Amino acid sequence: MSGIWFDEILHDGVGQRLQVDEVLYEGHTGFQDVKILRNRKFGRFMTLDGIVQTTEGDEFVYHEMFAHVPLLAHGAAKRVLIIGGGDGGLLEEVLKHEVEHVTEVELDDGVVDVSKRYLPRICGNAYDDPRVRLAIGDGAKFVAETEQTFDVVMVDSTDPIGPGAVLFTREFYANCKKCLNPGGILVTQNGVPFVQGDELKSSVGHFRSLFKDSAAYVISCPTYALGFMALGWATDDADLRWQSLETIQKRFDALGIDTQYYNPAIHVASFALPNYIVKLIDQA
Ligand code: AG3
Repeated sequence: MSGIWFDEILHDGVGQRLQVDEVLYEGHTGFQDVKILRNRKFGRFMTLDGIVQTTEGDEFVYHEMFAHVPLLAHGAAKRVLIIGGGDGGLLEEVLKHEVEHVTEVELDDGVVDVSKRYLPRICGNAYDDPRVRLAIGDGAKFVAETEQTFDVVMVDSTDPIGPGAVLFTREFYANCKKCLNPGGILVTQNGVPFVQGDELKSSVGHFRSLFKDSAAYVISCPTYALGFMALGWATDDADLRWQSLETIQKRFDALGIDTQYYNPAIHVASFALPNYIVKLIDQA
């Protein structure tokens, strides 16, 4: 195949290739290697240490489902904490809700700068919103030390390799729990279970030891190759996962936003898991 190709090698024995039509940026932030490339199918995309993080073409799947499922299940979230999420895509979705305050703790200001410059279609003007406080620093340290509390904590991390690894430990999840208000929800990026099953098993095992209700819901996001991606779910309010379609529909209608993936039916259905994922969770 001619042309330049970007090869993502994240799993043992399988990978994915994206043809590179344009190289917009390549650099090293001191934490990680960052690239902004363009592919004819997905548009601009960002890689960190050789792994695709987000693309203009399908970011809506991940960011809508990451934001709207917990926020509409909660129903009255005012304060949100995002750990990671430097590309700003999740922040932008969260701000569509009537939240009063969002703290985002991102390790790498290089990722925020590059995203603002090259990925305005993903972050929009989210970083200029007066409800947002961006803190550049270690998310694990932040949750360990802060006395602030939040209604929803979202861990929009990389994979558990390199700087992101600490965001998959029991200690980190315990500190996230400490930051949650009663009835609060923790949501996490938990990989593609077909190839990263151990990661999901390990996280859900930690959730189970800390929270009354621990689970995962699934999304189908083309650039996170090889089947469903799992988002982890942990809360002490076991009813939140089982809100009726009617309740979610009412809240979604009141919000009055346009979405490309999220709808109340898929919200409710995304907690129904294929057996190979149920098994991983049961073994956790
Ligand atoms: N970060 C999650 C990327 C995970 C890639 N892993 C994989 N393909 N299995 C996304 C950041 C978006 N804000």
